[in-house]
Amino acid sequence: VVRKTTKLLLTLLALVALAVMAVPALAAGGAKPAKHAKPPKHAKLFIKGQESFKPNAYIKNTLRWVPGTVVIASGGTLTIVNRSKSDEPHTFSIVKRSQLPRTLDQIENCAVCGDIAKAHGVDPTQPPSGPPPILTVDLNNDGFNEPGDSQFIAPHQTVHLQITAKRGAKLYFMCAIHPWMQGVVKVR
Ligand SMILES: [Cu+2]
Repeated sequence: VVRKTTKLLLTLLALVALAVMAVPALAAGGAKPAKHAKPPKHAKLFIKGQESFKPNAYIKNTLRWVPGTVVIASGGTLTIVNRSKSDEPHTFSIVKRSQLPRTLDQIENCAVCGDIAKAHGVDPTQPPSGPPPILTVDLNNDGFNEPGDSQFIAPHQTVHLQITAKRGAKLYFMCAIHPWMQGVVKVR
């Protein structure tokens, strides 16, 4: 009986040892790339979500950027895919961090949104009607690298943008039509 118990115990110990060894192997397999890994030359940014409401309860809007933080190499191509089910247009507009709306009041009275609309040749006091006369605003004509650069995105459209900001730059962006849609491009 003693021998049998010892043998069983040894077998169990061996299994435990195998399990312990297997854990780091699995962890390594699913690990994120190392910090010094090469940044991607191509990155994708999706527009997702939709609008809905429940009578006398709420109106819900889940339009958003996915992911909210994009990592890309300097000089890389950012592909923006409008996957939203809603038929709304959007803008990918680089702004200063301080211009990002932070409160509901700032969302409803978005100062920078008016400036972005004007840059696209749109009168912000008029109701929107179709695509703006200027689809791409590229200050200094040197790619997307600074506040003021802005791209109109039609419903279900896909656009490609050259991200030319220097390594280490952080480009804060938002949608001028749905100002809660905010994100950051980290240039590596
Ligand atoms: Cu939008």
